Amino acid sequence: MNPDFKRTLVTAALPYANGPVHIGHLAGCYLPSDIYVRYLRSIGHDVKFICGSDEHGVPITIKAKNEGVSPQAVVDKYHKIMGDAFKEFGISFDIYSRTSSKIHHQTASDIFRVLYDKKVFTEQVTEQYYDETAQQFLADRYIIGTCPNCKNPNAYGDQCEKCGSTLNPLDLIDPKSTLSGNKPVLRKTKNWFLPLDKLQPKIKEYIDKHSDWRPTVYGQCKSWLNSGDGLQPRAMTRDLDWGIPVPVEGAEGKVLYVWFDAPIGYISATKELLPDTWENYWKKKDTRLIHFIGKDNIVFHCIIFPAVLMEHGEFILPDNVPANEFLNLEGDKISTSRNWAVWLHEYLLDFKGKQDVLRYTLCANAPETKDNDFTWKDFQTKNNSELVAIFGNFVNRTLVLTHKYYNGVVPDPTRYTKEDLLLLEELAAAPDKIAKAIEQFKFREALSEWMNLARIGNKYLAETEPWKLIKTNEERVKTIMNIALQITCNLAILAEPFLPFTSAKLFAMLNLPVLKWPSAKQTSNLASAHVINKDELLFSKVEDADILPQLERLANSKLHNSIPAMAAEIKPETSFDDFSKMDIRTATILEAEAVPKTDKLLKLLLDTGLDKRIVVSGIAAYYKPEEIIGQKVCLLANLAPRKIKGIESQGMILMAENAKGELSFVSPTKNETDNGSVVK
Ligand code: B3M
Ligand code: ZN
Repeated sequence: MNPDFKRTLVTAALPYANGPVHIGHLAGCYLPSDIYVRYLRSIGHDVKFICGSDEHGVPITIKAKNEGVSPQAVVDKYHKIMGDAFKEFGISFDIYSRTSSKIHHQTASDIFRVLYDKKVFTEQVTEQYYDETAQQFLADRYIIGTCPNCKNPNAYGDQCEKCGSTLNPLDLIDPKSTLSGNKPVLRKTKNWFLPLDKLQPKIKEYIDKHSDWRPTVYGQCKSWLNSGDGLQPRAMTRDLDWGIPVPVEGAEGKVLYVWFDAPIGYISATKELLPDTWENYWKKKDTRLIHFIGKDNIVFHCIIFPAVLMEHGEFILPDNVPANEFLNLEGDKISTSRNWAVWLHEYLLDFKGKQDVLRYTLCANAPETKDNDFTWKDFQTKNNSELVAIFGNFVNRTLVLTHKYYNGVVPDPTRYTKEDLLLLEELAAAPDKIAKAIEQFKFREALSEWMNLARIGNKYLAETEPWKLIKTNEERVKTIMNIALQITCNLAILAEPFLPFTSAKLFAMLNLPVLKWPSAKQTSNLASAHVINKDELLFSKVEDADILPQLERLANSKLHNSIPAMAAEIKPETSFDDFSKMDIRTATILEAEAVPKTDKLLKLLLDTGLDKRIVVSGIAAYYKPEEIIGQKVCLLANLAPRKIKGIESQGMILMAENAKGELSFVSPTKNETDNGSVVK
């Protein structure tokens, strides 16, 4: 732990109170933050863990409309479901608050007002989309259209979930109201903007100081700062009727933008938790602020919220934002609307008492550096081959033999062999290794170090075979069993952040209170002559029959939600003149190779009949380099050259994309179509 910091405030993204929690949320931020906080508590660090429901914004009002109830009824319902499920899963928030609370409305209003009085905002009358049928302005998720960056046809007005870019409704191509499906009209309205363009130098300075962040997080921030025109002003108010009223005159009928108020929810919740001392956690330079989030929230936590905090002036800024990538389920993107998810509250019913199995599986597969996949088969394997066969087996043998040979009394070690000493050294090194990985937010690595210790213990018993040796060398068995018990005790301590339920059970069996993280080089936590309690099995096998219903449920979702793949809609009318500006030619691929460090791109050398040129094409997922040499293609030959991954690409190859997004070459069907033939 960096000794400059006296205390740490850890936040986990406030989930929208518009649906229950699923495994994607858990893997994205709640489990890693919980592991981190439990570890900090175990080493005796001053830490507070903050979360709550995000109860404003369009996601809530849309849900209310769909369910035919009031927004308040929606948030009341899901706030309870989520809070209960987190608790039962062992996510150990110090507070699970909510943004509809009075204290939050007051805090968010006050902060807006401070920025307003400091003249930070620019007041602008702009044209915003308006739905004439619904008689309402269309903010954020009330509007969808095609993303100008990646062409995702279902991008929201504030963000494209496919490429992660932040958007304004006016950026969308072919915008549509999600209320009526109609094409919206433009209407003038006044809003207050955070001038991110003007703040860019300060924000850049802040981001530049954090090149130690995860490469994906730092990289995303840099790419926004470096994109075309840099950061753009962003409206902090909305024409909506659900949210926190804008606390200034002339703002009737307007509320704060949900991404303005939601992160302030971290502050309000800290206030609610610690009415007298909350400022220690938000205003003191020796406090570390850490935000755990999913990757779709990076811009809001790394750029917009810090900008608000900076302009306010009294608050510390986030010191790290360890965002995770996404977790997929059985090879497909998790989706609420297609019911393609494992819901936490359902898991807790179906797998009673098995919280730690899911915690283990999700942590072992955590999408820390890339998207990852959860499968039920893997869940079963992790349980049966690791938790039962390695950890459970080791602990069980150790405790059973201690009862059998010594009536549960911890034996005195007599003499250590060379192998024993080596093993004790490994045992002493484990806590630091695991601690280091956790402090670097490498939770998968930390967990695998932990399992490794169990593996070492298991191997030790298998090799020394105390159950045979007891007949010939009772003294030696005492040492072996003492060592096995020390390993067991350390496993219990080190398991706590990851598997808190198992750790507690194991401590109870060892007849010990939950012990703190061992200091460096400490091997013995269990005194000789201490009497342990009766042993129980920590894990039981997950049978095929246990996961079958889950797989069937998912198969059902697939069946009911498989929308026949549809072709993309026709674009608005164009003119022949516009079309003839494109110089499309036939060409042949002469050479092809993968572009290093990407998995999408191929570098191609083309014979265009007029010249030979390099084109970089995003087709690596569909074609292997060696199979496309000699392939005839169509090339947009007069496209301005563009540098892609440091390679100048001179043109673009035409591809047909089906509804699943798969690409295939468009190519002339007759061999006598020479290279350089004009496509028209
Ligand atoms: N509610 C988005 C989400 O659930 C949003 C997070 C707010 S964190 C301040 O993904
Ligand atoms: Zn996009």
